[in-house]
Order: sequence, then structure tokens, then C-alpha cells
Amino acid sequence: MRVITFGTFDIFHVGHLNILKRAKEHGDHLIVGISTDDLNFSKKARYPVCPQKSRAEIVDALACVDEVFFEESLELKREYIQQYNADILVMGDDWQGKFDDLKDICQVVYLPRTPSISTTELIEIVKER
Ligand code: C2G
Repeated sequence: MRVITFGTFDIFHVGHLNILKRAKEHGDHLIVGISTDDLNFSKKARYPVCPQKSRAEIVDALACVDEVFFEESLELKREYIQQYNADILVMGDDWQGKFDDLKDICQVVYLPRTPSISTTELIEIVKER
């Protein structure tokens, strides 16, 4: 089974690692869409701390990840799922219900987020020190 997931993975942390490891448990090939710097800017009005090439290299180096590509638009999930022949879409439960319309082409699974860690909180902690 081919699993696909998406994310920014900026300032890579254990919450990111946990979801990728758990995503892989749903199949035998894990494909990760890394959101581009421009997609982040359009969504959050700021660029990620780490540029997309570095973020993709880090995720691609993980033992649980088989393949990465750049996610250029949030609206293209259906096309990416078809292009990469994914059987299962895994997303964190901060996206609960948001991708249910894709259930006609793949399974859609939402996994609980790891509590008490996020890129935004890490940025705040580093700023305070
Ligand atoms: N995550 C998690 N636990 C945390 C933090 C993040 O499980 N404490 C998960 C998120 O739910 C997501 C993945 O890690 O599934 C990547 O998180 P982000 O980098 O914040 O990705 P995001 O900006 O939500 O993705 O199409 C989606 C876009 O690419 C944006």
C-alpha cells in the first residue's frame, strides 16, 4: 500500500517524526509532499525558517520516508494522490474532516498530533532565550 502525506516540516521536530513514522505503518511506501516556500508565504504571510530544499532533504533522509516532492498548492491534493498512485492519505487531526471529499479515490486517515510541540512554539522559545 502506498501512503501519502503533506506538510511544511519547518524546524523539524519530534511531532513531525511521529506522524511520519505512524503514516508509514499504514503501508509500505511513504510519499511526502513538502509545501513550498511560496505556498507557505501565501498561506501564513511568512516564509518558513528553513528553505524548501533543506526541508525536503531532511525528510527524504528519514528511514520511514521513501519519496518526497514539492507541494505547490493546497488545491492539488487530488492530482498529487493520482500522480503518485497513493492508496491512503494520512493527515494530522488539525486537518480533521478537511479532506473527506478525497475518499472516492483513496482512504483518508487523520492521526492525532503529538501534544505540546510545534514550530511556532519553538520559534517563541528560541526568541525568549
Ligand atoms: N504534526 C503533529 N504533531 C505536532 C506538530 C505537527 O502530528 N505537534 C503534524 C501535522 O499534523 C502535519 C505534519 O506534522 O500532519 C506537518 O506539520 P506542519 O509542518 O505544520 O504542516 P502543515 O503546515 O500543517 O501542512 O497540505 C498541508 C500543507 O502542506 C501544510
